[in-house]
Amino acid sequence: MQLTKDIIQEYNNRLQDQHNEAFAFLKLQLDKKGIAANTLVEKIQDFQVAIPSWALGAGGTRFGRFSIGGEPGNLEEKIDDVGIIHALTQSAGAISLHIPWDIPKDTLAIKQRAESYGLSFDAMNSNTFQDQKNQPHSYQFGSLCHVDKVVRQQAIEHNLEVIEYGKALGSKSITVWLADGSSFPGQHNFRKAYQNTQASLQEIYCGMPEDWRMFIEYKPYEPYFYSMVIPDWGTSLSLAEGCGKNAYTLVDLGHHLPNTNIEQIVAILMMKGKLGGFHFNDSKYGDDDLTVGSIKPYQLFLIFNELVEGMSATSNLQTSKPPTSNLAWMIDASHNLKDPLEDLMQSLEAIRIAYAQALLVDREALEEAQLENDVTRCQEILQAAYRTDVRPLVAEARRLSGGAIDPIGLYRQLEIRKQLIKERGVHVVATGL
Ligand SMILES: [Mn+2]
Repeated sequence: MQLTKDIIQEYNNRLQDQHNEAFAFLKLQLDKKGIAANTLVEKIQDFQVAIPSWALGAGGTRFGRFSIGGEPGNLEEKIDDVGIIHALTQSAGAISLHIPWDIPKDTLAIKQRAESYGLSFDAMNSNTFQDQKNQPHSYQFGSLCHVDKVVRQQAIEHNLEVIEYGKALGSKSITVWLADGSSFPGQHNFRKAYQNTQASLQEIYCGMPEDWRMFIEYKPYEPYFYSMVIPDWGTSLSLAEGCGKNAYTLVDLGHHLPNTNIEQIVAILMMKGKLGGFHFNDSKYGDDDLTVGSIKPYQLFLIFNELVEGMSATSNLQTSKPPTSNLAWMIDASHNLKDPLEDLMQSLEAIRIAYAQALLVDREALEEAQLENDVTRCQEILQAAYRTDVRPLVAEARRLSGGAIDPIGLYRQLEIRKQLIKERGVHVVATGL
């Protein structure tokens, strides 16, 4: 289903007066502080986040999976769903595929379909955390770290194959996330598991085109695990350094132990030039994959505060591209109760809000206060930005790009989920979760 500009325009017309009022009020406040609202709006417009193909259906809980109906049953329908989100929000201009579920049967047709929605192909994702049908060797005891060379080789070849699919679609990166680890003490020789993983990653790295990037994800734990081969950002960073300049660490917000200072990790990785990108989500206890900003919005803001600071500090080293385009932004969440498309729109909004708030931080004043060890003032400066209601800025960015002032409002008014259920059925279950 294609959402036409007319439908969106007509909807916006009805909200226009209320929106104009809110935007004018905020603009006035910002003007008084010497901040140009229009410049902020442009930056927000440029900030695009990829949607992974596995986030479009209802995810499983530990105890069951409850379909929400009308889920996409194939790659074409997944692209259609991201197309809907992008048309409404104008902030999800890319889709991230997961192989083997998203192998295109007709690459050209898939590319054209994505283009028709203004979507590009973000990082490709490999999967060596479960066995596929007719796979000669099992990943039961690991993949890239496995003690047996033939298993490692199979996992390497899978990743190389993923790169080939990505090349055909115009993707420029691969994300490697490993479920490799041990369940009991003594099961792994930690050093050898690391060395095998490094050697395997190097082989994949060498198989990448020169203009590709590799993102190495880390995660400290899994249920039923004793150790992970890549448990933390330090291990990921050292593996990335062991591969080469186009290998980076990828930070998934849910992949940290409770109370980890993620913003500090971000700052150091950026300084090292090794931050590849983000998987956004939120969590209360662990890798809960909750809606971005639903639990810890202040943490999200603090992360963006480091990103904005780091990007301005390193922008003179980078190319003519806007600084944000050098990092890969993706939502990596799961939707068990909410309509995934609504949930993703909430996440996109939370990301842009945090970004906008971070852009409001008075950097000069903050640096001055830091140099004077004026701790109270430092906190005041950060919280003044965080407590600004930037929603009119975000809505204005969306409106100017051709999106809906209130995307979820229009989504509900058009009864899109009902239509998807009519087209695809109630019981279809999305793959790749
Ligand atoms: Mn992730």
